[in-house]
Amino acid sequence: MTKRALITGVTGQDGAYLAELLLSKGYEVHGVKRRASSFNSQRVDHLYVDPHESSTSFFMHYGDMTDSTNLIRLIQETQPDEIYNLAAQSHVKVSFETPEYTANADAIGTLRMLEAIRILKMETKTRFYQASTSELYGLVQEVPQKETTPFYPRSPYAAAKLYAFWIAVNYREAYGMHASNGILFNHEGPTRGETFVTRKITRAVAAIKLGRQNKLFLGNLDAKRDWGHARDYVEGMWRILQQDTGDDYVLATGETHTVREFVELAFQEIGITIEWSGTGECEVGRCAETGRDLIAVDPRYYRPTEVDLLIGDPSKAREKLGWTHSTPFPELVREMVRSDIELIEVEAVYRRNHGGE
Ligand code: NDP
Ligand code: GDR
Repeated sequence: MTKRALITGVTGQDGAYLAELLLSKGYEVHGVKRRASSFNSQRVDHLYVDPHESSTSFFMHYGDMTDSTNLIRLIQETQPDEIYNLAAQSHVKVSFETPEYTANADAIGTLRMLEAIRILKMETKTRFYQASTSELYGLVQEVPQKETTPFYPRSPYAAAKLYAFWIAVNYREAYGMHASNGILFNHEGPTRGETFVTRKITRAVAAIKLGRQNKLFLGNLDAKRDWGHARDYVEGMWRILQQDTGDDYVLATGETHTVREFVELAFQEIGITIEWSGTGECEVGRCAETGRDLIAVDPRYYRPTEVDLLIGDPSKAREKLGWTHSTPFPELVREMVRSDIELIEVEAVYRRNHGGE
């Protein structure tokens, strides 16, 4: 029997990778996308087949995490065996500007999904994956962080995700639902949202190489993150839902790097060695060969409360799910820089051919 999956947040980085993975495994995939004033489905366009022209296993539905009636109807209509709840206002810094909306979409949105399953009496049919996050650990309590490490959220985003984590656990315990949390550490790739630090860096490096940008402005260069590749992490999500019972798992690489190191590696890809001078807001990064200023700090990108150090211990996922990450950090950086260079080159050709320059 063909399995049916419903993915909220299918137009996001992870949603698109996951849809691709599930389709390759023979699933019928239903994705929830938000209505927007311009196209927002670029990441999944390659999966879309016009149902008027041939049969397809990939379907998109309009929906929103803030609309329970819509979520109930979508679950009722699609009758999923597995739900992957990936939709969220996922930007930590933005959550300080939009705390109430973030709580509504990320925290109450998760409750709406779980309640919809219960209202529809699908508790025993439908397995539920909740996109939990290493941001739950926040202020360092213990390193490396694992499933038993206490949480200490440091942003409205993390506080909303804390509620989502516990409500998923509660529905598992209260109603016997197969509900699981994947506590995922940062994972990136060429389709990462442009305002997350990795993609911001690789886009800037590509633009600087091609003479389209002079300088990169960043916030906290000392923050340490455990960065993996999104492709590996969606495989982990799927494995979590294939277990006999729901549970919570850390997915991480077990390595940590500073933002500064990411910058250095990314510039190395275009043959530039960065030399740093100054400290804090006055720190600058220069090209070692030419002395040209390439990186400066702009405190605008600082967060009111920061998460200084994330490094995960993925032992449980390795032992129980047989999951490990497969993309080393330098390879991740290289893939992202190369992809952004290619993207800018393709855009330039397009603009030339359409009279833009
Ligand atoms: P993205 O920001 O790339 O994607 C988020 C998705 O959620 C998009 O499809 C977005 O739609 C959708 N969305 C946002 N708000 C709503 C809403 N109100 N109703 C319906 N859909 C909405 O995130 P990622 O793919 O990187 O992450 C996926 C999930 O995993 C998120 O929940 C994130 O918080 C969590 N996470 C991510 C990690 C990472 O490193 N990437 C690590 C740990 C957890 P649109 O395209 O229209 O904006
Ligand atoms: P994060 O990712 O907050 O870890 O959340 P982000 O890439 O935004 O920040 C990582 C670190 O880099 C520092 N930083 C900057 N960040 C951004 N965005 N822009 C900058 O200019 C900049 N300069 C320095 C930040 O301060 C931070 O310390 C991501 C999201 O995907 C969440 O949804 C997810 O839950 C977590 O990862 C795990």
